[in-house]
Amino acid sequence: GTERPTIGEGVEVVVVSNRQPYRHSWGDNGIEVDRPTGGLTAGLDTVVRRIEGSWIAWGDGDADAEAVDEHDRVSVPPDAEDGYPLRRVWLTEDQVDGYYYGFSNRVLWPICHGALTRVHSESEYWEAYEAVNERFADAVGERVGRGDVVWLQDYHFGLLPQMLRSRVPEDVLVTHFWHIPWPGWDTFRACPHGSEVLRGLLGNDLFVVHTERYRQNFLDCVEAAIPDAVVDRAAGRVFHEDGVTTVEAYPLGVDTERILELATDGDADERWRRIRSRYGIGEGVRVGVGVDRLDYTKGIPQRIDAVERLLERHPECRGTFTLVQIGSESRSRIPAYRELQTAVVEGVNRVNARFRTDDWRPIVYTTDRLSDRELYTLYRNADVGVVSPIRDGMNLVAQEYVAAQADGNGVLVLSRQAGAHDLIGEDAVSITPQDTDEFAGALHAALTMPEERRRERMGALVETCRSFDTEVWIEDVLGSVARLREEGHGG
Ligand code: ADQ
Repeated sequence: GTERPTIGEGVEVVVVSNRQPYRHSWGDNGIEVDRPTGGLTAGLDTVVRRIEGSWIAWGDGDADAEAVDEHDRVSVPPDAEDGYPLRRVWLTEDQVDGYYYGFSNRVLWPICHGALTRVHSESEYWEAYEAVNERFADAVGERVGRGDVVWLQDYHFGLLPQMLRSRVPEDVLVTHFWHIPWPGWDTFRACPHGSEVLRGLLGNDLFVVHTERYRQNFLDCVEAAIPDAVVDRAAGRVFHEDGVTTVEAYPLGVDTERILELATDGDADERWRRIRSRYGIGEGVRVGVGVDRLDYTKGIPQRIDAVERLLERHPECRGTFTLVQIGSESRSRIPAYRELQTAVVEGVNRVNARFRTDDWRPIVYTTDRLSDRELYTLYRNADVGVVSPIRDGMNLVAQEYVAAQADGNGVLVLSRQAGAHDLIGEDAVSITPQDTDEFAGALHAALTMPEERRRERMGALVETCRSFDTEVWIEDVLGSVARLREEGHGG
């Protein structure tokens, strides 16, 4: 493809994420490999192959996989020449409880999404978070050499950048991408150990968030919580006792080319017929699509309420519109997530019981994991993409829906609270998910929009999403890394 920024001859990039890109286990025919859901790990996998980097992640799952992975190298397909070292960090059950289900997902996740009533903190959570960040810091320390680049992912590693400073050569450049929102100071001040997390993150040479708003929020928090730091707003730089941290906003996109290809290749029409028949969607019924991890930030109950309101207010939509809601199970060890799962099932049953007929249901709900090809075919053919988070760092589903629009006439209904709205909101139908009347009105507007208007708006959306797709994001991040290295940052 296009020209890539060069980071430097012989420089290794070490990616660190909580989630591993591949999961190895013993099956009937020996070693089996599968890939966890999610656009990010797939996107980064391509990059790591291309730049001959390596990867360190939590070895979630089969303990046997440790033996499988003795040589640390992943090659999928098995004989691919561009495999790379994948090092797993194995954690005890207690560590996972405290670090992952505890501090990461019951403290930092709700804080960053402004869900203060969901925050639950225990001292064991913090202790495990510290201990696991130490474990990862040791693993990174063993891997990197002089001049290498460490590329950290997400909120599981808030302390790791600072911890790395005593473990890696001074000229190693550390960068971090934060996938979830960075909240304003008024919210972040409620974070237990918040200043320690901020100090941890200032161990980065380059800290990257999705949007300009998150970037300003982060700088506000540093200014308020870290008295010895000096913030240069114009340059987006923080000067502190251990060095300089540059803060950038680079929105993460999706692989638009690949999505379009998979949405249209082979027997795409037959695939769509099969999907319709599997979900019992009759001829002439128009389809809305929602795809989410089952998370309380995604606004799924609000979406169900809006469909109910739509059917109350617009009887002509009864029998002619169905929402297909795909929900993937997530973090079920946390009570709030189990409660959400129950609320979604109850909401779907309520609306279906109220309106369903012998051959039509208002909402088809499934927790199936779809293959990429099926998912993109569903997006392509759905008349409306419904993305309604209460708050979301970016939301890749909105972009995937747009990227799959081979026929260019779908409509995106998008929450103002998604990071994606800052980038593509202008050509979507905007909603505040808690405003049920507005939300129902938006669904109705989407279903009745004249074709010409739909094409115009979708055309603009497609173009915008292409302008910051995964390739562009990678070039932005690695381009900044290259510039900072030239300026002599790192360490
Ligand atoms: P998530 O909160 O997981 O990501 P999102 O951006 O929507 O949210 O990504 C979810 C991904 O999983 C999408 O690629 C979607 O297609 C896929 N997916 C979900 N359910 C699926 C199913 N049943 N079958 C197949 N695929 C499924 C976090 C932040 C977001 C941010 C991303 C990336 O919370 O705000 O956009 O990271 O930075």
